[in-house]
Amino acid sequence: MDQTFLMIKPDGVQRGLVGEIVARFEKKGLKLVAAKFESLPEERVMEHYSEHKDKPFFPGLKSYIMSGPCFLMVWEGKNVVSITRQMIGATNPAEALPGTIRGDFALEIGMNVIHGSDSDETAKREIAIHFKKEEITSYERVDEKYLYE
Ligand code: IDP
Repeated sequence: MDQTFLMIKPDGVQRGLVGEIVARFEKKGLKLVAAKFESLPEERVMEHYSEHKDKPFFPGLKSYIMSGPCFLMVWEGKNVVSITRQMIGATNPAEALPGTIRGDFALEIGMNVIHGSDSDETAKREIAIHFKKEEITSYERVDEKYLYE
């Protein structure tokens, strides 16, 4: 089954949005297979955001992500990467549609509440950066027969 890496960033944690956000993915029918609450060490922030390391906003992004604990998750489900990206909304909350997480809970690009992998390849890479194999569980949700045809 497809997997993705989602992370509620420090603003989402501090603003008490963890439960609300997790509930949205749960109700959609996606399956939470790993989760942890963690202040990210610098090396992992650098690795995770390596594609942005030379961008002008990178120093601000790094201090934002390291400003407090994050809630890191692995979610599973058919087409989970594209479904969660749609549910998260545009990178800039000012452009994110109402009904999306960023559209409903954020105002500015530098404080956009949540990260979600943008492809299956990125998801594999990001899961491997943040989770050990043994931290990822495998189980059946009891409602799976009413979620999948
Ligand atoms: P994504 O998070 O929607 O995949 P990316 O373009 O990969 O978007 O950017 C990663 C993160 O870097 C964004 O979520 C946001 O926190 C931050 N970011 C991107 N562009 C800017 C910017 O122009 N100013 C400040 N922060 C930015």
